[in-house]
Amino acid sequence: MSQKESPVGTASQSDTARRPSTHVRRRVGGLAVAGGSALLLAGCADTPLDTMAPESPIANEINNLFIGVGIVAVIVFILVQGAVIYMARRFRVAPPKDESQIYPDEDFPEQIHGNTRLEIGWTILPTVIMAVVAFFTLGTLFNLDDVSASDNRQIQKVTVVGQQWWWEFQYHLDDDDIPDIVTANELVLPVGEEIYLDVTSRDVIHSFWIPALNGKRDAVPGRTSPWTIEAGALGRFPGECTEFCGLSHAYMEKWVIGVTADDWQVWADNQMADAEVPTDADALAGWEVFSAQCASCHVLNGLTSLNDTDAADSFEIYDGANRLIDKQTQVSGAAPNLSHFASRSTFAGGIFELYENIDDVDYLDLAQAGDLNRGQLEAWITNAPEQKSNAWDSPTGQRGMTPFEALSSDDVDHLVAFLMTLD
Ligand code: HEC
Ligand SMILES: [Cu+2]
Repeated sequence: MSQKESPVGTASQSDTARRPSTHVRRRVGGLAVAGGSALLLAGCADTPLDTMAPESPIANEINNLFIGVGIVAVIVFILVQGAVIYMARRFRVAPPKDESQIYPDEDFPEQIHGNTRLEIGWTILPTVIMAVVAFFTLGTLFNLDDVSASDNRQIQKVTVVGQQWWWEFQYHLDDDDIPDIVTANELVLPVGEEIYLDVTSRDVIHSFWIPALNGKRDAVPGRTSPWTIEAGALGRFPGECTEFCGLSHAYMEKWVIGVTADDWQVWADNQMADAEVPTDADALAGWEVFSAQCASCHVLNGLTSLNDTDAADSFEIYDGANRLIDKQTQVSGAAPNLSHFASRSTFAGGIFELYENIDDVDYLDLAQAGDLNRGQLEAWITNAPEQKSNAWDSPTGQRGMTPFEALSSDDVDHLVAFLMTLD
């Protein structure tokens, strides 16, 4: 008897011993899920790329669609899951009392087959729900695809050019093919005007997206895709490249800056002014370094190169050899146009703030009143690849800015002084 009991005893002992560990395991599992979701949600909180903070009519429409479809989905989810849980509990078979016994066949509920009404019902209802969702989705899609921008606009179009790993904006204020303003990473727009965009790329496929203002549009090399954008409010609206495009894809941001129509005009007039040879001694020294080391890639409208830089000839569009740069050559193709670099709030694909504490400063006053983020700018000039991975030394296709570690600290100081005159 005791010999017979002992195995049972051990079994129940090990059973009780095992039980807490299962509980602990479950609890740990639950905690992991809760912690994981909390982390996931924390990733959404306070992110600048909030897709649910629309600031333009079309972004509003997208958001409303999302919320509408979300509500329908939540209701369907609750109904279906509720029915599953209800049925699982309601029709649960009581476990057999004796452990050796299996579930008796007689306990199975009556098996029925075919209920025409029910089947028609659960076919039609989802169809109707999907049709309603499709109706509103298509409406929004058509509105998104309607690229007829505002009639009475100051800007005919902006050509958006993505390249590894920054964005160029070429403003066309009139009907010709020559861009009137060329800038990088910050698209300054008059509030309340829908602006027509031609989205394209110089290398691989990128995607243009400002979550608060519009949907996504791929930037495909060799093709221009029509798009529109409207800043519905004053402010800075961030965007990311949303098509994986290589090494620094995650550091390819851009900003839309919404300003008043009057401010926009002031900004535009300033952007169209040529850069000038500085008078200040430090800045002048900086211009000399720049024309020797940097002008082979970067364009400064209206400035002649001090030296006859042969390196410039290797770039198709920019001819830096002591020539006045005309409108057509504002685009270097190799690097951002720096004619008004100091007027921008960020640099290097919009990832570094050029000025600190900019919230209190008007966008148009940044160059005058901004608190220069000097350390970051100097770090960029001396070794850009270290600040943002690029492929400047790739044998199969160089990308991005080269390191300039040989520059003396005086050179760097002078370069910064010069760049700050480019407002
Ligand atoms: C080989 C071409 C090349 C040369 C030479 C070059 N740059 Fe650049 N530079 C680039 C590219 C490409 C970018 C954009 C990189 C990015 O955003 O990822 C850039 C970005 C910049 C930016 C940020 C511009 C912006 O608005 O985002 C500054 C400032 C700059 N370079 C300064 C300089 C200075 C100063 C020199 C000379 C010491 C120099 N560059 C030489 C290619 C070059
Ligand atoms: Cu990209």
